[in-house]
Amino acid sequence: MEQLFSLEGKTALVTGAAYGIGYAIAKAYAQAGAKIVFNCRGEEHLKKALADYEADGISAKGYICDVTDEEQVKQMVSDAEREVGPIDILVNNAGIIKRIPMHEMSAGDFRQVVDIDLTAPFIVAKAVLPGMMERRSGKIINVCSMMSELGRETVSAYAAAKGGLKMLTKNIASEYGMYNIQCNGIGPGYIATPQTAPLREIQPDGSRHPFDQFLMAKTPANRWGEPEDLMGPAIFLASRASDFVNGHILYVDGGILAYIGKQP
Ligand code: NAP
Ligand code: GCO
Repeated sequence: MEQLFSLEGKTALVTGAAYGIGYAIAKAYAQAGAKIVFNCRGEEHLKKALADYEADGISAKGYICDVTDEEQVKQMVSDAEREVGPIDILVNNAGIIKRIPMHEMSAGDFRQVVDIDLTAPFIVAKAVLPGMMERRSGKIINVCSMMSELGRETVSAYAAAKGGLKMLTKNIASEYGMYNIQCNGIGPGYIATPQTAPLREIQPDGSRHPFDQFLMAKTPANRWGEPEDLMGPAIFLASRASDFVNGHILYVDGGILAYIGKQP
């Protein structure tokens, strides 16, 4: 049974894994036996991430690469496959959010969010697919969101991108399943990372952020998720245990999507 979830002998590329959810997923993969490749955008984050991985006993290989830049991505994948090994597992984790009311959002801001959260997963998946097709084996995991299913005020670009990422996931699954490549999504609920820090800020009067209070009423688990909550589901989607799971979005949300919300 342990072998079913082992990633021994595999190489995993986790984008945007200098910290946050990507770091937790990469750490889980390393603990399951995989060699780790990751990227971020700047030298400072790269240096800190390499030190953090080393402190966790992980010899990760890091690259500075903007996932929206197709040439940089192709170069990173080529370098990684030469220096570490063929990419067996890709996690499209890198992402941003801009919380702006849609009628006030510029087209440039909208495009930037879609570029990073939707076009980049296409670019990176396209870079690793040829090798996976040749080896007739591969795992692609796209980090989706509650906003792949739900909308809310101020996140129009993010929801459009994450909704699109859900369908890109299904389409990669459809087009490449015949090569024994499985493409699935992992849909975190609300996770305590830098991306959601603004939603958890303690108010001047010492009270919890209104969104924080709202979210607790919407979450059966009655807590924010931690990046560590994603480690097991991510290992499942990267391992042999999910070889017949394809085009599925695995929501890891403490029950948010199942729940109408606690009566005030
Ligand atoms: P985070 O803490 O803001 O980390 C985002 C990561 O993405 C950083 O490592 C960042 O790297 C990287 N990144 C952003 N733009 C990039 C680009 N153009 N090229 C390369 N790397 C880039 O976010 P998180 O909370 O860990 O979220 C990670 C993923 O999970 C995102 O896709 C997010 O949408 C999704 N998600 C988050 C939650 C949540 O509640 N936190 C829930 C559902 C889904 P640098 O800035 O260092 O370059
Ligand atoms: C927001 C949050 C969410 C989370 C996540 C939920 O402002 O609503 O940032 O979008 O990041 O995507 O699954």
